[in-house]
Amino acid sequence: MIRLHHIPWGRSFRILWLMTEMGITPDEIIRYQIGTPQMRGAGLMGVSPAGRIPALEIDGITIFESGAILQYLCETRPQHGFGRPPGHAERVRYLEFVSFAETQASLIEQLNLNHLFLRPPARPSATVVKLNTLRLADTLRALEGMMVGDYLLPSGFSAADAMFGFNLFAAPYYVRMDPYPKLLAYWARLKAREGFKTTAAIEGPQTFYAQDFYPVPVDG
Ligand SMILES: N[C@@H](CCC(=O)N[C@@H](CS)C(=O)NCC(=O)O)C(=O)O
Repeated sequence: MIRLHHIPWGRSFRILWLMTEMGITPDEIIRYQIGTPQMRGAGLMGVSPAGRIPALEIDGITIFESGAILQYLCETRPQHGFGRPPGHAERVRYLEFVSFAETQASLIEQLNLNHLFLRPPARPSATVVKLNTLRLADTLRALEGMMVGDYLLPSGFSAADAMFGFNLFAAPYYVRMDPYPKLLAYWARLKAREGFKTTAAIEGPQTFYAQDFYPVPVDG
């Protein structure tokens, strides 16, 4: 029995996508919505102690943290070649990318919180949004500089790419991507993969963002 605790187009997209690339279909996908009591219910808290998504029930165990889940999938299903095991020439870079994706995603999360999830009378802080937007742009500039080929690692698609699939979906809502031509081409390449297209079809249209771009607010 494989059960995925999921928010469409959230970080759990990474898990659904890599499983799709591996030809694995979850028996059950439980969908959640941020800010609802369901996120603090026993069902999710029982598998993810901080009530965060994703969590995966698989092989008789439960795992939370998207990076850990992807690495577990790669280690237990090595035939797909999506991990870079110890001793592999790309191992260190692979580990860096998997963790760096969360450095970047945490900035996206702060921007999501400020722009999308505050409830009136709370208002986003222009200073905090400006700083997080600049920091997100810094991570995109760094990633642009690290691109050496079609995928993050020279030998091809890996779980590190699956980590960034969520980020590159979300980042353009907050940062203009024109200065990062390699990332734009890379994102187009990721979206063109059959596995990505199948996963996107399962997700359906995104419902997080109500506008195409969220500029830094002006303090009033
Ligand atoms: N580092 C964790 C972060 C998990 C996380 O924060 N997920 C978001 C959805 S993308 C969440 O559950 N947010 C709920 C909340 O902030 O209350 C991971 O990669 O799995």
